[in-house]
Amino acid sequence: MYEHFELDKKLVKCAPSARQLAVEEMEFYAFAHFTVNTFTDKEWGDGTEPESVFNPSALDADQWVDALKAAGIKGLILTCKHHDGFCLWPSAYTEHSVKNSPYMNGQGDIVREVSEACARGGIKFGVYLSPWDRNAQVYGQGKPYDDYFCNQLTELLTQYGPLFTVWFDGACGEGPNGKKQVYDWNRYYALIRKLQPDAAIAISGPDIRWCGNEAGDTRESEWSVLPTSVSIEDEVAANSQTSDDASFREKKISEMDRDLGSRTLMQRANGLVWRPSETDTSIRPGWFYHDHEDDKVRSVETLLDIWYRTVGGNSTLLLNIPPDRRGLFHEVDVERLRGMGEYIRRTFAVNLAEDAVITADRDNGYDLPENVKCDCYDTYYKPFDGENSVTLNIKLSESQSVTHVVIKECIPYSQRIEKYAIDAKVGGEWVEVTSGTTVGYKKIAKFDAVETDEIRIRILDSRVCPIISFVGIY
Ligand code: FUL
Repeated sequence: MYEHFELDKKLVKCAPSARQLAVEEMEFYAFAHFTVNTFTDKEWGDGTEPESVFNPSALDADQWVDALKAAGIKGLILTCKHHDGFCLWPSAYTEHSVKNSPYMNGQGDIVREVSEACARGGIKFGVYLSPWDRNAQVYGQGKPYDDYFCNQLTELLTQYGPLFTVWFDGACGEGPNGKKQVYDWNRYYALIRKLQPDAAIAISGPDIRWCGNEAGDTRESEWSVLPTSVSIEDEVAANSQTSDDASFREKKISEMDRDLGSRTLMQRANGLVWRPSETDTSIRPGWFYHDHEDDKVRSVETLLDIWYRTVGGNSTLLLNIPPDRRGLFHEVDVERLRGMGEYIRRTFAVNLAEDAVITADRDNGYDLPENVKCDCYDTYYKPFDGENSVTLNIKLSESQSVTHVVIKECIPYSQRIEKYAIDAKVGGEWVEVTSGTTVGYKKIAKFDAVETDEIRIRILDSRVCPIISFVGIY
Protein backbone atom coordinates (compact mmCIF):
# COMPACT_ATOMS: atom_id res chain seq x y z
CA MET A 1 0.00 0.00 0.00
CA TYR A 2 1.06 3.60 -0.42
CA GLU A 3 2.64 5.74 2.31
CA HIS A 4 -0.39 7.37 4.00
CA PHE A 5 -2.84 4.48 3.67
CA GLU A 6 -3.47 3.91 7.40
CA LEU A 7 -4.05 7.61 8.12
CA ASP A 8 -6.23 8.01 5.03
CA LYS A 9 -8.47 5.09 6.00
CA LYS A 10 -9.38 7.01 9.17
CA LEU A 11 -9.87 10.31 7.34
CA VAL A 12 -12.35 8.98 4.76
CA LYS A 13 -14.69 7.77 7.50
CA CYS A 14 -15.66 11.41 8.07
CA ALA A 15 -18.63 12.40 5.89
CA PRO A 16 -21.47 14.97 5.78
CA SER A 17 -24.83 14.75 7.54
CA ALA A 18 -27.99 15.05 5.42
CA ARG A 19 -28.48 18.66 6.50
CA GLN A 20 -24.90 19.56 5.55
CA LEU A 21 -25.23 17.83 2.20
CA ALA A 22 -28.46 19.74 1.51
CA VAL A 23 -26.68 23.08 1.99
CA GLU A 24 -23.64 22.06 -0.05
CA GLU A 25 -25.93 21.07 -2.92
CA MET A 26 -27.47 24.56 -2.93
CA GLU A 27 -24.01 25.90 -3.90
CA PHE A 28 -25.01 29.57 -4.15
CA TYR A 29 -27.37 31.44 -1.83
CA ALA A 30 -27.91 34.99 -0.65
CA PHE A 31 -27.95 37.22 2.39
CA ALA A 32 -30.19 40.28 2.72
CA HIS A 33 -28.93 42.69 5.39
CA PHE A 34 -31.81 44.99 6.25
CA THR A 35 -32.65 46.86 9.47
CA VAL A 36 -32.62 50.37 10.97
CA ASN A 37 -29.05 50.72 9.65
CA THR A 38 -30.48 50.94 6.13
CA PHE A 39 -32.17 54.19 7.21
CA THR A 40 -29.46 55.59 9.52
CA ASP A 41 -26.67 54.87 7.03
CA LYS A 42 -24.70 52.74 9.50
CA GLU A 43 -23.13 49.28 9.46
CA TRP A 44 -23.68 48.62 13.17
CA GLY A 45 -26.58 50.22 15.01
CA ASP A 46 -26.14 50.87 18.73
CA GLY A 47 -29.65 49.84 19.78
CA THR A 48 -30.90 53.38 20.52
CA GLU A 49 -32.42 53.95 17.07
CA PRO A 50 -36.10 54.88 17.35
CA GLU A 51 -38.43 52.39 15.65
CA SER A 52 -39.81 55.35 13.66
CA VAL A 53 -36.73 55.39 11.39
CA PHE A 54 -37.65 52.05 9.85
CA ASN A 55 -39.95 52.85 6.95
CA PRO A 56 -39.34 51.20 3.57
CA SER A 57 -41.51 52.98 1.01
CA ALA A 58 -42.02 50.27 -1.61
CA LEU A 59 -40.92 46.93 -0.15
CA ASP A 60 -41.38 44.09 -2.61
CA ALA A 61 -39.83 40.77 -1.58
CA ASP A 62 -40.88 39.18 -4.88
CA GLN A 63 -38.54 41.63 -6.62
CA TRP A 64 -35.70 40.34 -4.41
CA VAL A 65 -36.51 36.73 -5.20
CA ASP A 66 -36.79 37.34 -8.96
CA ALA A 67 -33.39 39.06 -8.95
CA LEU A 68 -31.83 36.19 -6.99
CA LYS A 69 -33.28 33.56 -9.31
CA ALA A 70 -31.88 35.40 -12.32
CA ALA A 71 -28.41 34.70 -10.86
CA GLY A 72 -29.21 31.06 -10.19
CA ILE A 73 -29.32 31.64 -6.41
CA LYS A 74 -31.09 28.86 -4.48
CA GLY A 75 -31.92 30.41 -1.10
CA LEU A 76 -32.06 33.60 0.97
CA ILE A 77 -31.01 34.33 4.57
CA LEU A 78 -32.62 37.42 6.10
CA THR A 79 -31.12 39.40 9.00
CA CYS A 80 -34.23 39.08 11.17
CA LYS A 81 -32.36 40.85 13.98
CA HIS A 82 -28.91 42.45 13.64
CA HIS A 83 -26.68 43.69 16.49
CA ASP A 84 -28.97 46.73 17.03
CA GLY A 85 -31.70 44.40 18.32
CA PHE A 86 -34.46 45.68 16.00
CA CYS A 87 -36.72 42.81 14.93
CA LEU A 88 -38.08 42.60 11.39
CA TRP A 89 -40.99 40.57 12.73
CA PRO A 90 -43.47 41.64 15.45
CA SER A 91 -41.83 39.67 18.25
CA ALA A 92 -43.98 39.31 21.35
CA TYR A 93 -40.89 39.72 23.55
CA THR A 94 -39.75 43.25 22.70
CA GLU A 95 -41.16 46.63 21.70
CA HIS A 96 -38.11 47.20 19.48
CA SER A 97 -39.56 45.86 16.24
CA VAL A 98 -41.54 46.59 13.09
CA LYS A 99 -44.71 46.69 15.17
CA ASN A 100 -43.74 50.12 16.49
CA SER A 101 -42.51 51.43 13.15
CA PRO A 102 -44.48 53.40 10.57
CA TYR A 103 -44.11 50.52 8.10
CA MET A 104 -47.67 49.36 7.30
CA ASN A 105 -48.78 51.30 10.39
CA GLY A 106 -47.08 48.75 12.59
CA GLN A 107 -48.97 45.86 11.00
CA GLY A 108 -46.05 44.63 8.91
CA ASP A 109 -43.99 41.46 9.25
CA ILE A 110 -40.99 41.44 6.96
CA VAL A 111 -39.90 37.93 7.92
CA ARG A 112 -43.32 36.72 6.76
CA GLU A 113 -43.21 38.73 3.52
CA VAL A 114 -39.74 37.45 2.64
CA SER A 115 -40.33 33.84 3.65
CA GLU A 116 -43.55 33.75 1.62
CA ALA A 117 -41.88 35.33 -1.41
CA CYS A 118 -39.14 32.66 -1.22
CA ALA A 119 -41.76 29.91 -1.06
CA ARG A 120 -43.65 31.41 -4.02
CA GLY A 121 -40.44 31.68 -6.01
CA GLY A 122 -39.27 28.18 -5.12
CA ILE A 123 -36.10 29.14 -3.26
CA LYS A 124 -35.23 28.20 0.31
CA PHE A 125 -35.40 30.53 3.30
CA GLY A 126 -33.06 30.89 6.28
CA VAL A 127 -32.69 33.23 9.24
CA TYR A 128 -29.87 35.29 10.71
CA LEU A 129 -30.51 36.13 14.36
CA SER A 130 -27.72 38.07 16.03
CA PRO A 131 -26.96 36.83 19.54
CA TRP A 132 -25.31 40.19 20.23
CA ASP A 133 -28.17 42.54 21.05
CA ARG A 134 -27.38 46.17 21.87
CA ASN A 135 -30.99 46.98 22.75
CA ALA A 136 -32.27 44.21 25.04
CA GLN A 137 -32.11 45.29 28.68
CA VAL A 138 -31.53 41.70 29.78
CA TYR A 139 -28.43 41.34 27.62
CA GLY A 140 -25.42 40.42 29.75
CA GLN A 141 -27.49 38.96 32.60
CA GLY A 142 -26.98 35.31 31.68
CA LYS A 143 -30.10 33.15 31.77
CA PRO A 144 -32.62 36.01 31.40
CA TYR A 145 -31.06 36.91 28.05
CA ASP A 146 -30.78 33.26 26.97
CA ASP A 147 -34.51 32.94 27.73
CA TYR A 148 -35.22 36.05 25.67
CA PHE A 149 -33.07 34.81 22.80
CA CYS A 150 -34.67 31.34 22.85
CA ASN A 151 -38.14 32.89 22.84
CA GLN A 152 -37.27 34.89 19.74
CA LEU A 153 -35.64 31.89 18.15
CA THR A 154 -38.78 29.85 18.83
CA GLU A 155 -40.90 32.48 17.06
CA LEU A 156 -38.67 32.27 14.00
CA LEU A 157 -38.44 28.48 14.07
CA THR A 158 -42.19 27.92 14.34
CA GLN A 159 -43.95 30.67 12.39
CA TYR A 160 -42.23 30.93 9.03
CA GLY A 161 -42.14 27.47 7.49
CA PRO A 162 -39.09 25.26 6.90
CA LEU A 163 -35.69 26.94 7.30
CA PHE A 164 -32.63 25.63 5.48
CA THR A 165 -30.25 27.35 7.86
CA VAL A 166 -29.95 29.32 11.08
CA TRP A 167 -26.98 31.68 10.82
CA PHE A 168 -25.27 32.74 14.03
CA ASP A 169 -22.74 35.51 14.06
CA GLY A 170 -19.88 35.11 16.50
CA ALA A 171 -19.83 38.84 17.42
CA CYS A 172 -20.22 39.37 21.17
CA GLY A 173 -19.95 42.95 22.35
CA GLU A 174 -21.43 44.94 25.17
CA GLY A 175 -25.15 45.44 25.59
CA PRO A 176 -27.02 48.58 26.72
CA ASN A 177 -25.84 48.02 30.31
CA GLY A 178 -22.20 47.76 29.33
CA LYS A 179 -22.18 44.02 30.02
CA LYS A 180 -21.25 41.13 27.78
CA GLN A 181 -23.30 37.98 27.56
CA VAL A 182 -21.94 34.45 27.74
CA TYR A 183 -24.12 32.70 25.17
CA ASP A 184 -25.61 29.32 26.05
CA TRP A 185 -24.87 27.92 22.59
CA ASN A 186 -25.79 24.33 23.44
CA ARG A 187 -29.24 25.43 24.54
CA TYR A 188 -29.75 27.36 21.27
CA TYR A 189 -28.56 24.38 19.21
CA ALA A 190 -30.86 21.95 21.06
CA LEU A 191 -33.85 24.19 20.38
CA ILE A 192 -33.07 24.33 16.67
CA ARG A 193 -32.56 20.56 16.45
CA LYS A 194 -35.92 20.06 18.16
CA LEU A 195 -37.98 22.57 16.15
CA GLN A 196 -36.21 22.52 12.75
CA PRO A 197 -34.10 19.34 12.63
CA ASP A 198 -33.26 19.84 8.94
CA ALA A 199 -31.81 23.34 9.39
CA ALA A 200 -28.03 23.60 9.26
CA ILE A 201 -26.57 25.76 12.03
CA ALA A 202 -23.96 27.96 10.40
CA ILE A 203 -20.82 29.80 11.51
CA SER A 204 -21.18 29.88 15.32
CA GLY A 205 -22.62 26.41 15.01
CA PRO A 206 -21.66 22.85 14.23
CA ASP A 207 -22.76 22.37 10.61
CA ILE A 208 -21.27 25.02 8.33
CA ARG A 209 -17.90 26.71 8.78
CA TRP A 210 -16.93 30.34 8.15
CA CYS A 211 -14.33 30.51 5.39
CA GLY A 212 -12.24 32.85 7.54
CA ASN A 213 -12.69 36.22 5.80
CA GLU A 214 -15.45 38.47 4.44
CA ALA A 215 -13.68 39.60 1.27
CA GLY A 216 -14.41 36.59 -0.91
CA ASP A 217 -10.89 35.16 -0.56
CA THR A 218 -10.48 31.41 -0.93
CA ARG A 219 -7.87 28.73 -0.27
CA GLU A 220 -6.14 26.72 -2.95
CA SER A 221 -6.83 23.55 -0.93
CA GLU A 222 -10.22 23.63 0.76
CA TRP A 223 -10.94 20.64 2.99
CA SER A 224 -14.28 19.68 4.54
CA VAL A 225 -12.72 17.04 6.83
CA LEU A 226 -11.17 18.99 9.72
CA PRO A 227 -9.51 18.09 13.00
CA THR A 228 -11.59 18.86 16.10
CA SER A 229 -8.28 20.00 17.61
CA VAL A 230 -4.64 19.08 17.06
CA SER A 231 -1.97 18.00 19.51
CA ILE A 232 0.82 20.53 19.71
CA GLU A 233 4.32 19.40 18.86
CA ASP A 234 6.08 17.49 21.63
CA GLU A 235 8.86 20.03 22.02
CA VAL A 236 6.33 22.82 22.62
CA ALA A 237 4.56 20.69 25.21
CA ALA A 238 7.90 19.82 26.83
CA ASN A 239 8.87 23.49 27.11
CA SER A 240 5.54 24.48 28.52
CA GLN A 241 5.54 25.28 32.25
CA THR A 242 2.29 23.41 32.64
CA SER A 243 3.03 20.58 30.27
CA ASP A 244 1.22 18.16 32.57
CA ASP A 245 -1.97 20.11 31.88
CA ALA A 246 -3.76 18.27 29.05
CA SER A 247 -5.29 21.46 27.64
CA PHE A 248 -1.78 22.76 26.95
CA ARG A 249 -1.16 19.82 24.69
CA GLU A 250 -4.11 20.76 22.48
CA LYS A 251 -4.51 23.51 19.96
CA LYS A 252 -7.92 24.58 18.77
CA ILE A 253 -8.43 25.09 15.07
CA SER A 254 -9.04 28.65 13.86
CA GLU A 255 -11.22 29.14 10.78
CA MET A 256 -8.66 31.70 9.66
CA ASP A 257 -5.81 29.17 9.43
CA ARG A 258 -4.64 28.53 5.88
CA ASP A 259 -4.27 24.79 6.41
CA LEU A 260 -7.35 23.15 7.86
CA GLY A 261 -7.03 19.63 6.56
CA SER A 262 -3.71 18.54 5.03
CA ARG A 263 -2.31 15.12 5.95
CA THR A 264 0.52 16.87 7.82
CA LEU A 265 -2.04 18.56 10.05
CA MET A 266 -4.25 15.49 10.25
CA GLN A 267 -1.42 13.42 11.65
CA ARG A 268 -1.89 15.48 14.83
CA ALA A 269 -5.72 15.43 14.80
CA ASN A 270 -7.41 14.49 18.08
CA GLY A 271 -10.74 13.87 16.35
CA LEU A 272 -12.38 14.48 12.98
CA VAL A 273 -15.37 16.53 11.94
CA TRP A 274 -17.08 17.36 8.62
CA ARG A 275 -17.31 21.17 8.47
CA PRO A 276 -17.71 22.50 4.92
CA SER A 277 -16.71 26.06 4.11
CA GLU A 278 -19.15 28.87 3.38
CA THR A 279 -17.83 32.09 1.87
CA ASP A 280 -19.88 35.10 2.94
CA THR A 281 -19.22 38.36 1.16
CA SER A 282 -21.18 41.39 0.01
CA ILE A 283 -21.94 42.66 -3.47
CA ARG A 284 -21.12 46.12 -2.06
CA PRO A 285 -18.38 47.35 0.31
CA GLY A 286 -20.82 47.31 3.26
CA TRP A 287 -23.27 44.70 4.48
CA PHE A 288 -26.06 47.30 4.58
CA TYR A 289 -27.26 49.59 1.81
CA HIS A 290 -25.66 53.04 1.52
CA ASP A 291 -26.52 55.21 -1.49
CA HIS A 292 -22.94 56.52 -1.67
CA GLU A 293 -21.89 52.97 -2.58
CA ASP A 294 -24.11 52.73 -5.67
CA ASP A 295 -21.02 53.17 -7.84
CA LYS A 296 -19.04 50.60 -5.83
CA VAL A 297 -21.14 47.53 -6.58
CA ARG A 298 -18.86 44.65 -7.57
CA SER A 299 -18.64 44.03 -11.31
CA VAL A 300 -20.00 40.89 -12.98
CA GLU A 301 -16.41 39.91 -13.69
CA THR A 302 -15.38 40.18 -10.02
CA LEU A 303 -18.51 38.37 -8.86
CA LEU A 304 -17.88 35.55 -11.32
CA ASP A 305 -14.29 35.28 -10.16
CA ILE A 306 -15.57 34.81 -6.59
CA TRP A 307 -18.20 32.35 -7.83
CA TYR A 308 -15.57 30.25 -9.63
CA ARG A 309 -13.28 30.14 -6.61
CA THR A 310 -16.06 29.30 -4.12
CA VAL A 311 -18.71 27.20 -5.87
CA GLY A 312 -15.93 25.82 -8.04
CA GLY A 313 -13.56 25.39 -5.09
CA ASN A 314 -15.41 23.31 -2.49
CA SER A 315 -17.11 26.19 -0.69
CA THR A 316 -20.66 27.47 -0.87
CA LEU A 317 -21.13 31.13 -1.77
CA LEU A 318 -23.28 33.34 0.46
CA LEU A 319 -23.58 36.65 -1.41
CA ASN A 320 -25.13 39.61 0.38
CA ILE A 321 -27.44 41.94 -1.56
CA PRO A 322 -28.71 44.67 0.78
CA PRO A 323 -32.17 46.09 0.07
CA ASP A 324 -32.30 49.89 -0.17
CA ARG A 325 -34.54 52.36 1.65
CA ARG A 326 -37.41 51.59 -0.68
CA GLY A 327 -37.16 47.95 0.36
CA LEU A 328 -35.96 46.94 -3.11
CA PHE A 329 -32.71 45.57 -4.48
CA HIS A 330 -31.06 48.50 -6.22
CA GLU A 331 -31.13 48.51 -10.04
CA VAL A 332 -27.33 48.21 -10.28
CA ASP A 333 -27.27 45.12 -8.03
CA VAL A 334 -30.14 43.55 -10.00
CA GLU A 335 -28.22 44.09 -13.23
CA ARG A 336 -25.10 42.43 -11.80
CA LEU A 337 -27.08 39.41 -10.64
CA ARG A 338 -28.64 39.03 -14.07
CA GLY A 339 -25.19 39.29 -15.70
CA MET A 340 -23.84 36.53 -13.49
CA GLY A 341 -26.78 34.22 -14.18
CA GLU A 342 -26.64 34.76 -17.94
CA TYR A 343 -22.94 33.96 -18.05
CA ILE A 344 -23.27 30.84 -15.90
CA ARG A 345 -26.25 29.48 -17.85
CA ARG A 346 -24.59 30.11 -21.21
CA THR A 347 -21.23 28.63 -20.18
CA PHE A 348 -22.62 25.41 -18.73
CA ALA A 349 -25.50 24.87 -21.18
CA VAL A 350 -24.06 21.85 -23.01
CA ASN A 351 -22.09 19.11 -21.27
CA LEU A 352 -19.83 17.53 -23.89
CA ALA A 353 -19.16 14.57 -21.59
CA GLU A 354 -22.70 13.30 -22.14
CA ASP A 355 -21.90 12.00 -25.64
CA ALA A 356 -18.33 11.02 -24.83
CA VAL A 357 -16.85 7.57 -24.25
CA ILE A 358 -15.35 7.48 -20.75
CA THR A 359 -12.76 4.91 -19.72
CA ALA A 360 -10.18 4.58 -16.95
CA ASP A 361 -6.84 2.84 -16.50
CA ARG A 362 -8.36 0.93 -13.57
CA ASP A 363 -11.74 0.30 -12.04
CA ASN A 364 -13.22 -2.17 -9.58
CA GLY A 365 -15.28 -3.92 -12.27
CA TYR A 366 -18.51 -2.52 -10.89
CA ASP A 367 -18.39 1.27 -10.33
CA LEU A 368 -17.53 2.00 -13.93
CA PRO A 369 -16.12 5.23 -15.43
CA GLU A 370 -19.28 5.86 -17.50
CA ASN A 371 -21.14 6.40 -14.19
CA VAL A 372 -19.68 9.92 -13.95
CA LYS A 373 -22.13 11.04 -16.66
CA CYS A 374 -24.88 11.08 -14.06
CA ASP A 375 -24.80 14.04 -11.65
CA CYS A 376 -25.94 12.00 -8.68
CA TYR A 377 -24.50 10.18 -5.69
CA ASP A 378 -26.23 6.82 -6.37
CA THR A 379 -23.67 5.88 -8.98
CA TYR A 380 -20.03 6.81 -9.20
CA TYR A 381 -16.67 5.74 -10.53
CA LYS A 382 -14.36 3.95 -8.09
CA PRO A 383 -11.20 1.85 -8.40
CA PHE A 384 -10.14 -0.59 -5.65
CA ASP A 385 -9.10 0.71 -2.23
CA GLY A 386 -5.42 1.58 -2.24
CA GLU A 387 -5.47 2.67 -5.90
CA ASN A 388 -5.03 6.33 -5.12
CA SER A 389 -3.84 7.56 -8.52
CA VAL A 390 -5.90 6.84 -11.62
CA THR A 391 -6.58 8.36 -15.02
CA LEU A 392 -10.01 8.97 -16.53
CA ASN A 393 -10.14 9.30 -20.29
CA ILE A 394 -12.95 11.22 -21.95
CA LYS A 395 -13.18 10.74 -25.72
CA LEU A 396 -15.50 13.39 -27.17
CA SER A 397 -17.79 12.62 -30.11
CA GLU A 398 -15.95 15.23 -32.20
CA SER A 399 -13.30 17.92 -31.88
CA GLN A 400 -14.60 20.90 -29.90
CA SER A 401 -13.44 24.03 -28.16
CA VAL A 402 -13.20 23.22 -24.44
CA THR A 403 -12.77 25.72 -21.58
CA HIS A 404 -14.02 23.96 -18.44
CA VAL A 405 -13.85 20.60 -16.70
CA VAL A 406 -16.12 20.06 -13.70
CA ILE A 407 -15.35 17.26 -11.23
CA LYS A 408 -17.49 16.27 -8.26
CA GLU A 409 -16.45 13.80 -5.62
CA CYS A 410 -19.05 11.49 -4.14
CA ILE A 411 -18.88 13.27 -0.78
CA PRO A 412 -21.17 10.86 1.08
CA TYR A 413 -17.91 8.85 0.95
CA SER A 414 -15.91 11.82 2.22
CA GLN A 415 -13.44 14.11 0.49
CA ARG A 416 -10.51 12.21 -0.97
CA ILE A 417 -8.69 13.86 -3.87
CA GLU A 418 -5.41 15.59 -2.92
CA LYS A 419 -4.00 16.42 -6.35
CA TYR A 420 -5.02 16.26 -10.01
CA ALA A 421 -4.01 17.44 -13.48
CA ILE A 422 -6.08 17.78 -16.66
CA ASP A 423 -4.71 17.23 -20.16
CA ALA A 424 -6.18 17.79 -23.62
CA LYS A 425 -5.06 16.00 -26.77
CA VAL A 426 -3.92 18.59 -29.29
CA GLY A 427 -2.51 17.43 -32.65
CA GLY A 428 -2.04 13.91 -31.30
CA GLU A 429 -0.07 15.08 -28.20
CA TRP A 430 -1.21 15.40 -24.61
CA VAL A 431 -0.97 18.97 -23.30
CA GLU A 432 -1.56 19.78 -19.64
CA VAL A 433 -4.20 22.54 -19.49
CA THR A 434 -4.59 22.91 -15.72
CA SER A 435 -3.82 21.24 -12.42
CA GLY A 436 -4.87 21.60 -8.81
CA THR A 437 -5.18 20.10 -5.36
CA THR A 438 -8.52 19.46 -3.66
CA VAL A 439 -11.82 18.74 -5.45
CA GLY A 440 -14.43 17.96 -2.78
CA TYR A 441 -18.06 18.79 -3.43
CA LYS A 442 -17.20 20.45 -6.75
CA LYS A 443 -14.17 21.68 -8.67
CA ILE A 444 -14.67 23.90 -11.67
CA ALA A 445 -11.39 23.90 -13.58
CA LYS A 446 -11.28 26.80 -16.05
CA PHE A 447 -8.56 27.19 -18.66
CA ASP A 448 -7.79 28.90 -21.96
CA ALA A 449 -9.89 27.48 -24.80
CA VAL A 450 -8.37 24.40 -26.36
CA GLU A 451 -9.53 22.62 -29.54
CA THR A 452 -9.61 18.92 -28.69
CA ASP A 453 -11.45 15.64 -29.09
CA GLU A 454 -10.00 13.98 -25.98
CA ILE A 455 -9.55 15.04 -22.36
CA ARG A 456 -7.97 13.12 -19.54
CA ILE A 457 -8.16 13.70 -15.82
CA ARG A 458 -5.17 12.41 -13.92
CA ILE A 459 -5.89 11.93 -10.24
CA LEU A 460 -2.35 12.09 -8.90
CA ASP A 461 -3.04 11.52 -5.23
CA SER A 462 -6.08 10.75 -3.14
CA ARG A 463 -7.06 9.27 0.20
CA VAL A 464 -7.60 5.48 -0.09
CA CYS A 465 -8.96 5.87 -3.67
CA PRO A 466 -10.96 8.53 -5.51
CA ILE A 467 -14.74 8.17 -5.71
CA ILE A 468 -16.02 10.46 -8.47
CA SER A 469 -19.72 11.11 -8.88
CA PHE A 470 -19.67 13.49 -11.85
CA VAL A 471 -17.53 14.87 -14.65
CA GLY A 472 -18.69 17.64 -16.98
CA ILE A 473 -16.88 19.12 -19.99
CA TYR A 474 -17.87 22.54 -21.36
C1 FUL B 1 -20.39 40.23 10.90
C2 FUL B 1 -21.35 41.33 11.36
O1 FUL B 1 -20.77 42.13 12.37
C3 FUL B 1 -21.66 42.12 10.12
O2 FUL B 1 -22.44 43.26 10.38
C4 FUL B 1 -22.37 41.18 9.16
O3 FUL B 1 -23.62 40.82 9.68
C5 FUL B 1 -21.51 39.94 8.87
C6 FUL B 1 -22.20 38.92 8.02
O4 FUL B 1 -21.12 39.35 10.07
O5 FUL B 1 -19.77 39.58 11.92
